[in-house]
Parts: sequence; structure tokens; C-alpha cells
Amino acid sequence: MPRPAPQIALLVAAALLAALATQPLAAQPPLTQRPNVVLILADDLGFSDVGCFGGEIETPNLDRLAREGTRFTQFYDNAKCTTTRASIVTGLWPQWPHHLTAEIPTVGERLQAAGYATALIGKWHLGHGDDTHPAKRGFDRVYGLLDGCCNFFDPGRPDPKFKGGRVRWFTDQLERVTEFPDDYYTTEAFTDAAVAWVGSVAREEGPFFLHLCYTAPHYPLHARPADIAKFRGRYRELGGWLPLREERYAKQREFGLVDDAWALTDTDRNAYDWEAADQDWEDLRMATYAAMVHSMDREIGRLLATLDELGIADDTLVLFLSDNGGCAEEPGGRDTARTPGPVDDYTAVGPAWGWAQNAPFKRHKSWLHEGGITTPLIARWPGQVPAGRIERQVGHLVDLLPTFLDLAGAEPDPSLPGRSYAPVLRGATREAPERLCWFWAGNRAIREGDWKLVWDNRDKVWELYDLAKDRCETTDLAAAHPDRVAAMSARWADWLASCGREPPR
Ligand SMILES: [Ca+2]
Repeated sequence: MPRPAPQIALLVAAALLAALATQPLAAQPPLTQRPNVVLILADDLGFSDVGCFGGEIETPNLDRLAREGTRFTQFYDNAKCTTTRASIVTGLWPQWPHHLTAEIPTVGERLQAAGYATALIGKWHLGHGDDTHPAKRGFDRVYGLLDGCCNFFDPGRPDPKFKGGRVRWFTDQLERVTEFPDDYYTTEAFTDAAVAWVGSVAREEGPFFLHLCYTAPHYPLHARPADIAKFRGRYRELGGWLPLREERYAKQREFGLVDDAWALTDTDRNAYDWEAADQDWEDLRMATYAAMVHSMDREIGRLLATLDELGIADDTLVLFLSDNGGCAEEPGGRDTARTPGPVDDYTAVGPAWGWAQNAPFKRHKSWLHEGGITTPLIARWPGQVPAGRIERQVGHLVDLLPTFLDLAGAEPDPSLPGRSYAPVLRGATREAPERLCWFWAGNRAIREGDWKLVWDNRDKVWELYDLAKDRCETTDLAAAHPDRVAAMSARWADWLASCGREPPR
């Protein structure tokens, strides 16, 4: 009997892999070893910026992470730096007026109690007081920015174009740092600190928890000239944000990240006319942003190589996500006399690029449409997290702390709003959250099942979407379902009250 041609064997193997990729896997056997956890957070990175989520920016290390792990298409953040970090660190919905108080235990304290070595490297943004400084709140190693953003080349420099020229609060353990060496660049310095710390704890008894929070690609647009040069001209040649969005959407359909039935949204109201824009300057803005993403990926590659060299990659769960969607803010203005990139400039990508960065979704950071709150989550844990898979089960930041407690073998805390996402990470099915809610800058949203009710505080009206059919939020069903709108908006108000906040007028 003739042997099957190699091509046929390959086709059969590909079909089997495709079937595996779309079927829920059986639950994995119980864990025998507690993993190290590396939680990498990017800042203001759009849903589709990295290659494995449809982006044109070269991100070979994150693409490798996706090949060796799973990508998640319905994992949610809180639309903003502070609120997202609050939920990661406390496991709670954002609490007003203070996200972190002495009474609220942190993920660092909880994992220390479970026997983990802990580090917070990069951006914290939850304060620097006795109750809020990470070195006083459960992290053995602390290095980085305690404020919201800083100059990448010289974090000690006041930024005259932003919030009155305040000098950022940078820390090394409890020592404030104001002087930085020549050739400093935050993305690289954070990685240096992370690599050194992992090397110091990897051979100790017990696992570690590294929370590595890059400030990239949040503004100001600062990148090394050699990285900018790799992207310069590409965005002008492509023809701006509308073709960029189409190109990313096409790639996402090819990958199976989006549903072919979803319609791309109309042009965002804050996007402007490419034909009338200074196209060369716009190209430089986006090329500099791409360079920041690209260099972050290169640094993540250094950390992954360290895990390999130490022989601990198989014992380590690596998670990568963004704190919110691409950003429409424009500190520094749309001043084409500026030159994005170097230390003495202060520029952002602006609302048109910031919207395209969230393709195929609607709106930006601070808004609660899917473009503001959907994070490109990647998880890798060889032998535990299925490789090459795309997962669509809904999850939220509040699930992370229960996940870490679960993996650490610690007692679950039923007072926390989230539930362990570990079964989903490991390829099994878990019961979907009953309800997810958001509030930021007057914007409001609640998701129950596939129904999502969302309020844009400029329009001041509830919109209702069926996300299973319309994840891009193009067809408002509120007028057809007034009872559902009333019931969901009442439950949203109850949720807000539970977070200590008065209902907005
Ligand atoms: Ca952010």
C-alpha cells in the first residue's frame, strides 16, 4: 500500500491542529508545582499593535510568546492607567476616592504570604505614601516610576508641556532617584532591573512574582533613532490611519481573531482628514510610536532569553497585556514644528492613530467601547497553557489576583469580585462572569453575557450592543430593548455604589 504523500500527512496534521484550536480542551491534571509568574503590562498599547494581534509593527518576541502560548480576545481592562493598576494590585473594582488604602491587601502582600519573592519594576501609578509605596506594600524589589508617565531618556527632567512641569517620582527601593546616566532609556533600564532580579531569585527556594510595567508606548513619543528609522516612511506610504485599520482588520480575519460578520466601525469622530494632514509629520509620529513598541518587544525578548538561560521557562507563567486602549490625548498639541523622538520633545500620536491602534474596535483609552477596554492578552506556560491557541472566554483584570492565589495554592478569597482564570489559561471552560462594569471620566459600561450597555459621556445616552454579532459596536439596539436598557443601567448604578461612588448626574 502506498504511503501517503508528505503533503497529505501535513494537511491531516494541520486539520487536527485546527480542530484542537477550536475545541475546548479537557481540564489539565492538578498542578504539582507552583509556577513563577511574570506579569508584563504595556502602557496605552492598542489592541492590534503587536504582530500576533494583526499589527504591522515587528514584534517577534511577543509573536513567539503567542505561538508558544494562547491569545485571548475578550479580556478586559479598566480603560485607564490608574484604574487598571488598581484592579491588578488589589483584585478589586476601582475604589473611590482612594484605590489603595492601608486596609486593602496588595497582590504583593498576598503572594509574599504564600511564599513568593515579589518585584514591581516599571510604572506603579498608585502613590508613594506610607500606605501606597510599593516597597512598603508587599514588593521585595522595587524600581521605577511611581507617577503616570515620564521622559524615557531622562525621567528626572520636568516636562514643561504636561501638568505644570512637575518632576516625576522615580524610585529605587525607597530612595527617590532624580539623576539618570547618559544613554538611559526606561524600557531598557526596566528590563535590566527585571533580568537582574530574576537572576538573583531564580535559584532560591520558592517561586517568584515579577510585575514588569513598561511605560511604552505611552507618550511622550521617545525612541532611539535607529528604531524610528525602521518604520520611517511606512505609514505615509500606506496612506494613513484608514488603510492601516483595514490592513490590520484583514490580518485579524486571517488569524481568526475576529468574526467575519462584524462590520468595521465608521471613522471615529476624533479622527481627521489624512489628505489635509501634514503626512510626513504624521508618519514620524506613528513611526516613533512603532519604534517604542518594537523596542519593548526586543526587551521582552531579553527577559524571555533569561528565563531560557536559567532553565526556568517551563516553570514560569508569562502574561502580557496592556492597561488600556490606544490613546486620543494630544499633550504638546498637533504642532507640526515639533520633532517626535528625542529627549527634548513632548508629543503624542493623537486621536486618529490612537483610534486605528485599536482596530477593529471602536473609540480609545478612557472610553468604554471595546477599543478602550479590550486588552491583547497573551499567556505562555509550556505544558500548561495550550500553544498556538486563540481563546474567546470573557475575563477581566479582577480575575488576575484570584488566578495567582489559585496557582500559588493559597486559600481563595470569596470577598474578591473576580474568579480564577487559571482554568481558561489551561484550556478548560469556566463559567462566564455574571456581570462586568466600568466607569471612567463620566463614561459608563456594563456587560452581561453578550449584551453590553455603554454610555459615552459626550452623547449622554445609553447604547446597547449584542457583542456576539457586533463586537465593533456599530448597531445600537437600545431603542428596540428599553426594558433591558433600564434593568442593566440600574444594575450598573448598584455596582458604582458598591465601589463607594455617588451616581453621576
Ligand atoms: Ca495607560
